[in-house]
This record gives sequence, structure tokens and C-alpha cells, in this order.
Amino acid sequence: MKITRIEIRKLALPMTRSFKASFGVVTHKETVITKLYTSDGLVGFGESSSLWAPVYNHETNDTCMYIQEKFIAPRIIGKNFETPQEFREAYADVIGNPTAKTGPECAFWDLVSQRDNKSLKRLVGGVKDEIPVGESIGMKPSIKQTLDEIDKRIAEGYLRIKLKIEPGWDVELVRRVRERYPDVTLTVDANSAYNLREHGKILRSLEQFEVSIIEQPFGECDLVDHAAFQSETTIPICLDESIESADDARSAAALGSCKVINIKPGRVGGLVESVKIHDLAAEQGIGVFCGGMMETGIGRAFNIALASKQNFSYPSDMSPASLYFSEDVVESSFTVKPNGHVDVPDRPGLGFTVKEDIIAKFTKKKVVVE
Ligand code: OSB
Ligand code: MG
Repeated sequence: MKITRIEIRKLALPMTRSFKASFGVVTHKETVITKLYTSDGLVGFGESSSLWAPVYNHETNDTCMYIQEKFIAPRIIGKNFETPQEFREAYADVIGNPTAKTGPECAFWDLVSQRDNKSLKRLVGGVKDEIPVGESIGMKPSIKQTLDEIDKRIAEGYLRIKLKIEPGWDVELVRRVRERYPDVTLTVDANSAYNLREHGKILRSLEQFEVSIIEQPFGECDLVDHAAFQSETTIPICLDESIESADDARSAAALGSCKVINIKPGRVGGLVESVKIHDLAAEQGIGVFCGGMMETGIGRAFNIALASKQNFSYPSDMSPASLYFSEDVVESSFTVKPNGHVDVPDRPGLGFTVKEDIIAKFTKKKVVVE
């Protein structure tokens, strides 16, 4: 398939409520949507969902747009590619910036899916018809408000509750949630807010509340302290920010830094690298779940396909866009069923119909390269 045109747009999406984590508060969500055109008349969509500032990883929505326009577009325009593996080779000399690379790569998967008349699920080797999901609960002004939100999600069927934590918003919160829900699968996510020397004891005290995962307690480059802590605690550590590639996953496995990996296509450059991490984790006995970057229905379509692979044994962060945004960019996106699962589409393309008028409505900046 010959790529003839790329449209890169930054969208600003009105949020129904803000989302707070240890890195800051997301009050208005921006994301980058990439559209690829081929000489055969196909179009494919992908998403690079980053944040307003480099507070989660080193990227932002603006750096994603810049890297795509200046360094990815010139390497793919006018060229022929048959497979996603071949496609990403075209910009393999561009170091890092995995979130920027995710939009174009996923848009190419969308094209391949349409060309081969084969769902994304089948293309990535997915085996499940439905995937278990949980919600990531942002930090609230009070524990009471947190419990109110958890009440709703549990009533809706969500199978796991992940609490965002930071020093001072941890033990008491977990105690109260555990008191109210003795049986719920409970995980915590610190987004790197702790360090081993100061906080090892506090984090270990979460063992008494049967927390099933501590996600990314320490710095993103700190595989060594994660390994030291994993050897001291019975709670499985899950790495998120630390894993930007299959090589990072290999290092973490060799050091014993985690027992679980949160695989986000948007953090590792797309589905090719995500599948590599999935396979490596399966070999190494590391569990995985699919995380998210509060994507729209476009980005979520790729996450769902990925999460239908065999080794995704933990519930994924797959709440529908409606939990964050007043309008989504796809028509009738997925819903969480009363059994806490989301159906995996099995038709060619995204599996959801893109609403181009909504994309246009929320476009803040647009760049075209052809
Ligand atoms: O650490 O998993 C994270 C959102 C933005 C940035 C980082 C994270 C998150 C979430 C929400 O936890 C996950 C989602 O539903 O997309
Ligand atoms: Mg996380």
C-alpha cells in the first residue's frame, strides 16, 4: 500500500470530570489523531494520546504532532508498505518518542485490516471474544467521594478497582476501600510518586489489605529499586512507565523488577512492540494487562484488540470514553457489560465507525503532509 497523505490533528475534548493522578490533574484532554491515505483510496485512523506536559512520560501532545510532521511523515509519504513491521522500519532511525509513533503505526494496522478483510483482533493473534475490565479511579477530594465512584463502577460490573495513590493518599484510602469491599480485586497505581528508602515500609503495609498489584511505585528509570522491593514484598509489582520497549521488559524480567506489566500501545510505539512484550512476558511468567492513556474510541479500538490475546489475564483499564468525555469520535463505542467484560469487535478496520464531523468539531490544530 502506498501512503499518499497524512493528516495530523490535535483535538481538545471537553471532559465530563477531571482526572487526578500523582503527576497532576487532567482537566481538559487533548489527543492527537492521525489519518493515513493510500493510493488505493483507503483511509486509516490512529491515535497518539499524550498529556499536556511531560509529566507521565517524556512526551506531550505537541511533541507527538511535531515528531509525526517533521520525522515520520517524510519517511512514509510516497512509499509502499505491506506489513506494520515494514512500516515501522521506515522510521526506526527515529529514537524514542513511542507515543508519537503509535498513531501512524495504528493507522497502518487499520489499513491492513481493511485491505486483508481481517479484524484487528485476528491480525494481532487475539483469541478472546470479550475482555475483563477495571476502572482506574483518580484521586478525589475525599475518601467518601472515592467510595461513591467505586459504588457505581462495582454496580456496573467492573471487575477490578485501581486506586491512584501518592504519599499521604494511600494507606487510609486503601483501608477504607477494603473495609467496604472485602472481596473486590484492588490495585494501586503511584505513577512513580514514591522512593524505596523513604516509603518501602508504607508500601509494604498495603499487604494487610490484600492489594493485588502495586503499579509503578518508583521512578521510571529505576529498575533496580523495583527489583529490591519486589524481593521484599508479597504484592506483585506492575511496571507501567518503566517499560517503553520489549528491551525494557527483558531488562525488568532479568532483574526481577516486576511480576506484571501494564502494556499500553501508546507508551511503546504501537501494536508491534506491544505484541513483542506480550510474548516475552508469557515466556517469562510475567502477567500482563492492557493499560490506557484515556484514549478516545479510536485508540481504545487497538487496545481492545491487543487485550484479546491469550496472556492478558488481569482486567484491563478499558473504561469507555463516555466516562471521561462528553462526546466520542466514534459511533456507539463499546460498553461494559454486566459481567464486567467488553466485547471484542471482529470486523475489518477499527470495529467502530469514526465520526469525522466530531473530529472536525474538536480539532484545535491540523497539519497535512502529502
Ligand atoms: O498510569 O495508567 C496510568 C491515565 C493517564 C496517564 C497514565 C495512566 C492513566 C490511567 C487511566 O490510569 C487509564 C485509562 O483508563 O486510560
Ligand atoms: Mg499506570
